[in-house]
Amino acid sequence: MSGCFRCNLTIPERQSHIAVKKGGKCARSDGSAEFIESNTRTTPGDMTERGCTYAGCRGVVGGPVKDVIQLTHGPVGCAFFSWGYRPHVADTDFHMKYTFISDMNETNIVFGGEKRLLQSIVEAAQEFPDAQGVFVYNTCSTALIGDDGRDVAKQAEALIGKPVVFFECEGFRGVSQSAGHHVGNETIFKHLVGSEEPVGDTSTAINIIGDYNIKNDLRTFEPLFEELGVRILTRFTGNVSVNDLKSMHRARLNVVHCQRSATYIAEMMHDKYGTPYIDVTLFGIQAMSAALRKVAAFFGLEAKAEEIIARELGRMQSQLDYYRHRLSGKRIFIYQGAPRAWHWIEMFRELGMETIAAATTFGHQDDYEKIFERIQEGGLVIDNPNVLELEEVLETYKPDLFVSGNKEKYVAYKLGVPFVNGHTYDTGPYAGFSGMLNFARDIDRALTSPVWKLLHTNARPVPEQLHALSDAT
Ligand code: CFM
Repeated sequence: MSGCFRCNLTIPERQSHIAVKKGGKCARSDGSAEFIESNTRTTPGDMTERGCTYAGCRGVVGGPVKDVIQLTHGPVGCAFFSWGYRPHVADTDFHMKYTFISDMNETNIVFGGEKRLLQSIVEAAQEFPDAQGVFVYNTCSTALIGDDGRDVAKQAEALIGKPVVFFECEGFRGVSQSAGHHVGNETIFKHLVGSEEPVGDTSTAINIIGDYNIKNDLRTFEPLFEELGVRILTRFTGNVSVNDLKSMHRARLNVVHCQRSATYIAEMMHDKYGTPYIDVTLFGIQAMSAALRKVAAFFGLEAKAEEIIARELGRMQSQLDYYRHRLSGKRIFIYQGAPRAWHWIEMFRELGMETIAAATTFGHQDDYEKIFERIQEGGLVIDNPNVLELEEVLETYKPDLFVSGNKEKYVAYKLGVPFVNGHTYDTGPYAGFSGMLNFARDIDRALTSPVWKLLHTNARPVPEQLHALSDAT
């Protein structure tokens, strides 16, 4: 079926982004022997769900830093998604509660917005003296008129006496939000990392790289690493202070969770400071156990790791068996930004469920390689799907569950497909051992909700049904 998406008859370019796993390999739906196409520009006319570079930088990498003024240099519309979208929570709520914008209007666009930006930074810093710095994010319009935000940031820094970091993350720079992750990593590395020395012993210090503390994910695994005997120096960037980012270069090991948005900084630290890094998955039982074992092996703490793993598994075993029994055999369609699509195929497998289709918004080749390794034979894989494709998969493959984000939630509901929010979580957290049970519980609730029994009508009747309806009245 992947060769003939009905909705793509007018956009044949989409076929190189759609494939199935055949004989253990990627079989593209356009018949080409090449690997699935990814991380390329979206075809004009294709209603992509991708975000922009600014979104990836402001929303994903910079936004979770809890004690800086998060200031967008651009028109007010660019700040629209500052609230209520990504729950990268912390132990304080300044970064979630307030958003700042230079609020560029037509006159500023014509005459330049540098003065306005400088004034905005200074005003915001005066208004919030407890903030430890300012992160300024560039947008399309201010980049196009040539505002020199870098220079303004320098001037502002001298005036307020705190770091002012300018992110050149104008929306049009890349093909998706993925470019914004890269800009975020590079800018933080260049401007902050290494500018301060940490306090205390760093002989067992690790950084958690690429975890943003979505609905307190960090709480599920940080205590386990600490129990192991390591010190968590810095989290890049969940529940983190800008000051912690300055001293993260003294970690002995970087532990990289999201390998799409944050491997960049691990690489840069490796090149400049020689810090080794390991890739881990902190979702699911096997993966979480493996992560503890890998970190333990690095520091020679293997026995403690086994003790922790045995205790945690013992604690959750009966609940896990309960959910496994209920969820076994269910068929999943997962569509996430990128890594979660492959992180979670294993988690579904541990719960006895099978992934019949997997898609990502902005995955690169390495993400798809991992998806093809993990998805079952015959599984469908889609890069950068549009909503019509998603609908077609839901209607044709009829998965038991769709795991995706807010944008797709109501499409699933309208089509009568149970849904779990994999981006911002239904309840969460979903990481670590305890998060696995939350995940299983949310899936179980979605699948067994009594609402599905009430669905007698087709919310999107086909034309013949519409005729039948009008005949009846
Ligand atoms: Fe990394 Fe993320 Fe993800 Fe991501 Fe995202 Fe996210 Fe995601 Mo939504 S950093 S790539 S840009 S794991 S916000 S916390 S869930 S799309 S798969």
